[in-house]
Amino acid sequence: MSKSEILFNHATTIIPGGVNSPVRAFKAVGGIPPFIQSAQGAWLIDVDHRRYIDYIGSWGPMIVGHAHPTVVAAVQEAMGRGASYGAPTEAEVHLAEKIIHMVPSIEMVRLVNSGTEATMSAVRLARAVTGRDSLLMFEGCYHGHGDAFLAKAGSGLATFGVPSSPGVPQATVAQTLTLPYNDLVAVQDLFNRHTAGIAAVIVEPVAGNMGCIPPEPGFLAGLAEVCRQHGTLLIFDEVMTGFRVAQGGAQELYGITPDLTTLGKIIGGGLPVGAYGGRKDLMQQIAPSGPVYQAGTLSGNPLATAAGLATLEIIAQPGFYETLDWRCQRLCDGVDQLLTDAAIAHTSTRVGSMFGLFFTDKQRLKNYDDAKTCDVDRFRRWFHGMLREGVFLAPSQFEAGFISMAHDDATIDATIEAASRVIKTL
Ligand code: KE4
Repeated sequence: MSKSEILFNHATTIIPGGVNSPVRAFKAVGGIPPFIQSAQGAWLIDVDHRRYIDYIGSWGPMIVGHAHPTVVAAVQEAMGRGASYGAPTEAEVHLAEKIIHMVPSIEMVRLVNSGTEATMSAVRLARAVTGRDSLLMFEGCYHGHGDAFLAKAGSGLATFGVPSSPGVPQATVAQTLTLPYNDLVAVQDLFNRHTAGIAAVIVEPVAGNMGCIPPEPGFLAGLAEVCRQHGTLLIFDEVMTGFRVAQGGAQELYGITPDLTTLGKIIGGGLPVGAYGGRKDLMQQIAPSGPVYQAGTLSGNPLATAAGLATLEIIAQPGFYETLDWRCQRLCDGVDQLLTDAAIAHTSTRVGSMFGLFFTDKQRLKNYDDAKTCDVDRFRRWFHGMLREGVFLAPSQFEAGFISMAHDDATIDATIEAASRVIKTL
């Protein structure tokens, strides 16, 4: 029995599902998740000393590579001065300045400890400033585990939410409206029908939680226009896309100015950081400058801000995104060609250095229903085949993959070679 198996069997007796976040348990692909001992650059090393090329990257944060010496040194230096004070620090000011400088629409920002906190807080702010309760989100998008987001489309045209998890009161999601991603006509129709007014539309500008599904041309601009017409706030949930698909995130890539933006992952460089920000007139409504309450013991703590600042310094270097995007394109094109040559039905997607691979004969995926046409059994064989080859992909058809600056040409080539062997078994 492997050490991972021993650990997992024990972990499941003391931690729900043996993991501290569900997707890590391999429920979607089966099998025992490797327990990771360490990571360096593009590589993970598990407790049985097996090495893997990592395409999860901690679900996005590790864009500069694992254990980057600059990030490690920054956190070690901060640790020597104390882990947390519960009082303001200069580092928080510098991280706020960096975020404001790099993300076009953000004039003022609040640091929190996770993407979930960021999205929860942004929606609370939107409801406060508009005096409305309804929230529109899109099926297949994930905005963290805040109650308001654990909703799925109700029956019929109601489009009002019903809980997607036990423990979420019906009343909490009654105001959560859900529509198919990329369906602008449905959005316009909903706004025309929903006369009580909608507080906010929250959207992943590139969907990364139903696999990687890009916005259709005009979708994001259409959302912005509908929101403007109806006095609704547009929230770009860039927890995943922020600093990932471009230095200024999806809003820079697509030229859209949301009212509020939520961030996470990369801005913490692997430590717990989230953030929400936007127009100053909105953000000044947040306590203690305004009445909208939000707080956090470890928000902006010295270790996380040190890791975040070091990471943002690295990604701000000239040519970072051009190099990263080119390498990701090489990876996706290489695997795509192999699957095409093998006449295996698939669609691959990529925005910047986040990517998806769907085993479906649908040539263009626009929403969650499209993603659900995938052959998840074939995905399972693909995932485990690559894992046996020492390539650690996201353990679900409905997740995105990520590369880092540490994924050099040799690493990409080795991945494509592994894929050529696995594809023969699909
Ligand atoms: P966290 O609370 O996990 O930091 O962020 C929630 C969140 C919010 N918005 C978007 C667009 C996100 O992708 C996420 C979290 N992403 C998942 C990946 N599918 C995190 C992985 C996990 O849940 O373990």
